Amino acid sequence: AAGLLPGAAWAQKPIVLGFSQVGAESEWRTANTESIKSAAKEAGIELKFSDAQQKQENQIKAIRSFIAQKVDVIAFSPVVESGWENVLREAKAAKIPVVLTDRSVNVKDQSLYVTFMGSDFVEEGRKAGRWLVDKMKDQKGDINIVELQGTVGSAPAIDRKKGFEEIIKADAKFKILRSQTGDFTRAKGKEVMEAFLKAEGKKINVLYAHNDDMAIGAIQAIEEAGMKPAKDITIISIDAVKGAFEAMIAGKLNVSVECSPLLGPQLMAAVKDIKAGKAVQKRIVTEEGIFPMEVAAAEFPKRKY
Ligand code: GZL
Repeated sequence: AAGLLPGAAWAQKPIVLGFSQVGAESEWRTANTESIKSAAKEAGIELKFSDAQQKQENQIKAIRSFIAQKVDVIAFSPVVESGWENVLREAKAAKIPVVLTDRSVNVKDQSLYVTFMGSDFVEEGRKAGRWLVDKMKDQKGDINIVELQGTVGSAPAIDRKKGFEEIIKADAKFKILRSQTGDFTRAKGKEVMEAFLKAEGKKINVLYAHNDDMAIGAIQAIEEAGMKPAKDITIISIDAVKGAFEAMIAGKLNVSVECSPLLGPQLMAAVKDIKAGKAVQKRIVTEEGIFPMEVAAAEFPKRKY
């Protein structure tokens, strides 16, 4: 009779993945966390998850703890681009492979991580710029823009600014009057927009927000100032989360550029490939679209985040 396979074959120990998350600052982030947790469960991967409340020192602490626990793989979404060399060298010395998700890091030694999977934020900024140039093609005179930037030093904030400016610099009528960080949150987005409105008031023609949460906070400030969002002030934002679709359907947001948080399945596939000794692409880019308010109602039922 066929006996049981010798121990190793079927009693495979589950892969242990340590994940350090930025925080819970936005709808995008909570959808990203949900995707990672559900994909880990689906993949039978044991997930050790830590929330850094948007503080780099908490992410570094979490990564050090994963190293001490000898996890199989470490993955994280770096809150800012710089300051990671030391802790990544410690992971390398401990022979624990590292995966970057969502945001990248500025390191000279590319061997400090196996792969970076996430959106092309410069392209997201270009898409926002192209939509605005097209919308304003028949407008003469200055187009005065205020900009709500994401977290200072983060890859999305740096790159979304870069991509947007690359496109609008083609026409001198586009002027960025003020640009300040709202740290990707609704509360800060509202607070900074109130300051912009106090300083510039009716001069503002356009708001470019680096994420929907800040745009939604700014919409409240615009209404409290007695102005009509998406009419008196054209509003462009990024992420295309549920809140953005609701705002577009209510006629308060003009367009949202998609930035998919659904990285969980790709992350788990990469983790399994790494553990199986398979080669993994150094850069995995998520394909994304753009959603103007005119299509929001038709698209909304299909949205997964
Ligand atoms: C983008 C992600 C950004 C989102 C924000 O991939 O890093 O962080 O655009 C989130 O909503 O806070």
